[in-house]
Amino acid sequence: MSDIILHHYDGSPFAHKSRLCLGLKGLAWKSVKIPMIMPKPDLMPLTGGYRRTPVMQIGADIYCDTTLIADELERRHPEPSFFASGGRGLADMVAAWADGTLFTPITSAVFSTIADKMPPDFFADRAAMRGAPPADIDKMMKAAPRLQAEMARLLGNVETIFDDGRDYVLGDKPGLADISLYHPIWMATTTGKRNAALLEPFPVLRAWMDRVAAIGIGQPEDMDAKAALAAARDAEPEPPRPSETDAASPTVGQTVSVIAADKVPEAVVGEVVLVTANEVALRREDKQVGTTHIHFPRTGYIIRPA
Ligand SMILES: N[C@@H](CCC(=O)N[C@@H](CS)C(=O)NCC(=O)O)C(=O)O
Repeated sequence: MSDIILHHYDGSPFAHKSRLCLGLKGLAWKSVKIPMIMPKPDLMPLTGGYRRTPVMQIGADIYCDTTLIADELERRHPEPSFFASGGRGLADMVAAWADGTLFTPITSAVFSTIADKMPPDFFADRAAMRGAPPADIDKMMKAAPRLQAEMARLLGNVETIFDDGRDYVLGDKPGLADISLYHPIWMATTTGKRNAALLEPFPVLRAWMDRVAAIGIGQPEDMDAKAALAAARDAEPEPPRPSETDAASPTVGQTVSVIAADKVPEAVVGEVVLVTANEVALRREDKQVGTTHIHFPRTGYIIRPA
C-alpha cells in the first residue's frame, strides 16, 4: 500500500489535528513541509488549487480538509476508533465548534502578542486568502488584553467539560472530539510564554491537554516535496468505492467546482468520480502528476456544476 504523506507545516494547528489523528491510529507517515503562505508550487499540482494546510496524500489520492482526513484514516484504520467514546455525531459537533467558535478568538488572542514577529507577508497572505483587508497589526497588539480575556473566558467554559471527572471530552477514551478541541488551544502552548501563561488558571484543562499530547503524532519521516510529486505521478488513483448519490449530491461523471464555504475563494474543478454522504472526489489531470483523485468533505464545501 502507498505511504501516507502529510503536507503540512509545524506551526499549523489544523495540521496538528491531523498529526494527532495519525498518532491515535499509531501510524507511520511521511512528512512533507509546505510553505505557510502562498505560493505553494509543489502542492498545487496535487490539489488543483486547494491551498490550505494540511493535505493528506496516499499515492495519487489527495485528501483535503482535516475532517475528511480523519474520515479516511478511520475507514482505512478502524482500530483504535476515533469514536471509542461517544458517537460520530457528537464528535462532529465538538469539531465544528472548536474549528470556528473557539479557533477564531484563540487565533486573535495568540497573534495579539506575536503579530510583530510573524513573517512580514503573513497577514497580507491571509487577507488575500479571505478577500479581506489585511489585519492592522498595531490595532491587534493594542487589543491584546481584551482578546486574551476573551480567550480565558472561553477556556473557563471548556474546562467545565471535565467537572464530572471524565478524562476525555466524550468519556473515558480519547477520540476525535479531544483532538479537535485540543488543536486551537495547543496554539497557545507553542507561541511564547505570554500565550502559554493563559492556560495557567486552568489546571484541569491542562491535565487533559497533557493526556491528549500523550497520544503523540505516530512515526513521521521527512520526505522531499518532489518525492511526493513523483509518488503521485507513479501511482494510479485507487478505484473509487461505489457512490451513494442523493438529491443534494452531484452525479458521477459531472464536472463540478468545489469551494470552501468559509470564503476561501480557490475552487477545484474536476469530474466527479465518487460521492457519498460525507465525501466527494474529483478526477483531475495535471501536467506534472498525471491523474489524481482529489477528495473533499461535503459538509463545509459548496459543490456546483462547472
Ligand atoms: N477546514 C480546514 C481548515 C484548515 C485551515 O484553515 N488551515 C490553516 C492553517 S492552520 C490554513 O490553511 N491556512 C492557510 C494556509 O496554510 O495556506 C481543515 O479542517 O483542514
